[in-house]
Amino acid sequence: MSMLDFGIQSKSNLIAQLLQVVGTEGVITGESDKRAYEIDWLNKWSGHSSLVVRPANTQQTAEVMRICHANRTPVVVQGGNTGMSGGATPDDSGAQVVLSMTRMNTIREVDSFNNTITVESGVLLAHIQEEAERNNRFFPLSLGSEGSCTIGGNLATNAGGVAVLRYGNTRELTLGIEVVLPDGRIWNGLRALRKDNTGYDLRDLFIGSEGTLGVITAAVLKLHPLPTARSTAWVGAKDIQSLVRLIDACRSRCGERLCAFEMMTHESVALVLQHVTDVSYPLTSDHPVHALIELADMNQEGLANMLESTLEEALDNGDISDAVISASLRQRQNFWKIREGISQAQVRAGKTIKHDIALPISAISDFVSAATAAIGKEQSNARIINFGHIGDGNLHFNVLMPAETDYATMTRNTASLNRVVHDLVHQANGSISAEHGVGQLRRDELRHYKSAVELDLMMCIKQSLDPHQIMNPGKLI
Ligand code: FAD
Ligand code: 2HG
Ligand code: ZN
Repeated sequence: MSMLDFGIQSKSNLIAQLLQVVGTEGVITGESDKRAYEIDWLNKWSGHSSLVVRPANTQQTAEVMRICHANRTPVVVQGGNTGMSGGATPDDSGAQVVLSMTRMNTIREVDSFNNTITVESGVLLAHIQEEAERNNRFFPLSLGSEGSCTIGGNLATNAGGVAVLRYGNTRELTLGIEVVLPDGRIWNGLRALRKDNTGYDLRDLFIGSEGTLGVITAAVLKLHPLPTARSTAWVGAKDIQSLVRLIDACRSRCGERLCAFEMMTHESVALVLQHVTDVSYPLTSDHPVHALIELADMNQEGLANMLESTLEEALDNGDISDAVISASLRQRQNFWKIREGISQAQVRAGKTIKHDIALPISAISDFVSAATAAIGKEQSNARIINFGHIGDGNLHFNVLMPAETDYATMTRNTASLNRVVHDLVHQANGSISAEHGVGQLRRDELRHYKSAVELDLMMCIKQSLDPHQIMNPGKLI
C-alpha cells in the first residue's frame, strides 16, 4: 500500500466516523462547497482543508474532537470567518479539518432579572443584540461585522469594537463559558456569577485563545440596561493631539454617558466617500482629522446639551474646528456608515498592511508623527489609512499599497513596515494587537516582541491543554 493510498484510506475512515456523529448535513467534502470555509473575508488568507465538519450541539462537538484527537487530526475552529488575522483559515496541507460552529446557533436563555443571556457559540452577534433588545436589555458588543461574526469568534479573539470605552471588550462582557477540550472532554463553566474566586480563571484563559486551546461551545453574557437616548456628534479638528484633549474633556464632562469616541483621518474619510455609496460628508469643509462621539443614557433630557456645551468649549479653545450633532436617526446612521465603511473601502482601494495597535492615549500623537515619517521613508507611494477606537487607545494604523503591488513585493514590504511600526509601538509600551488577535498575521511578530518568560508561560499552557498540537496549528503561538 502506498503512502497516498494510506492517506486516502485514513481520510475516508475519518469521514465515516464523523458522519456517524454529525450526519450528512454536518459534513462537507466537495471541493467547491468547502471553498467558502477556506478563504477569509479579506480574500487574503486561504488554504485547503480535508473536510468541513458542522456539529449541531455540544455533545456532537465533543465527539468530533474525540475522533480528531484519536486520529491526531489538526482542527481549525471557525465562526463567521470575518476575523482579520487569518486565524480561522486552514493551511495549504489539505490535512486540517475546519470545525464550523455556525449550526450551534440557539439562544438558550434570557434571564432579565439577573441580566444574563446564555447562547451557543455559533449565534450571530447581531442576533444576540436583537434578542437582548426584545427583552428590553442591551448587549453592548458592537462591530462592523456584527451581521456575520459569531459570538464564539468574538470570544476567541476577545473582540473590541466601538463600545469598549464604556462597556469593555468581550472578556468584560462574559460571565461563563462552555468549552470542548482537544481530547473531547467538556468543561461546563456556564456560571452566571459576577463574583467567583475559586482558583485559576479558566474562563479568561480560553477567551482570546483564538481556537488554539479548545472549542468554545456556549457562553453566559452580561446584559445592560437598554439606553433609550443617544446624542451623536461628528467633529473636525486640526490634529490628533487636539482630539486626545477632547477625549479628556468628554470624559470629565459626560462621565459614564460617553460610549464611543472614534477617530478618522482625512484620508480614511476620503477613501469611504470614494468607495462606499449612500454616505455624505457631514461638515461643510474638510479637516485633517475627524471624530465620531456618542453619548448614551436612559434619559434624553440634557444629553444633547451636555454634548453641545462640551463641543462649544472645545471650539472656543481651538481643540476642534467644526462640529455637528445629529438631528435625526438618518444623520446618526450616516455618521456610523462612514466610520464603519472604512474596512470595506480599503478592500476596494487596494492591498492593505494592517496594524491593530494599542497605546497609552497620551502617546498616540507622538507615535503617529514618528510612524508616518518612518513609513514615508520606507514606502513613498503608500497611503496611511489611520483610524480607530482612539478613546480606547486603539489605532488601525493601516498602510494602503497601490492596487498593482504584486505578491512578492507585498510580502517583503509587510515584513519591513511591520517592523518599523511595531518597534515604535513597543518603545511606547503598546501592544501589536489591540482587538483583532494574532492568528497567522502577527505570529512571528509576537515571538519578536513578547518576553522569553511570557512566551514560555504561553507554551506551557498550550502544551498541557493540547499536547498533540491539534488545535489551530500555525496560529498565534
Ligand atoms: P472567525 O473569523 O471565524 O474566527 C476568528 C478566530 O476565532 C479564529 O482563530 C478561530 O479559530 C477562532 N474561533 C472562532 N470560533 C471559535 C469557537 N467557537 N471556539 C474557539 N475558537 C473559535 N474586530 C474587533 O475586535 N473590533 C472591530 O471593530 C472589528 N470590526 C470589524 C469590521 C469588519 C467589517 C470585519 C470584517 C471584521 C471586524 N472585526 C473587528 C474582526 C472580526 O469580525 C472579529 O474579530 C470577530 O470577533 C470574529 O468573529 P468570527 O465569528 O467571524 O470568527
Ligand atoms: C474597525 O474598527 C475594525 O473598523 C476593522 O476593527 C479595522 O479594517 C481595519 O483594519
Ligand atoms: Zn476596530
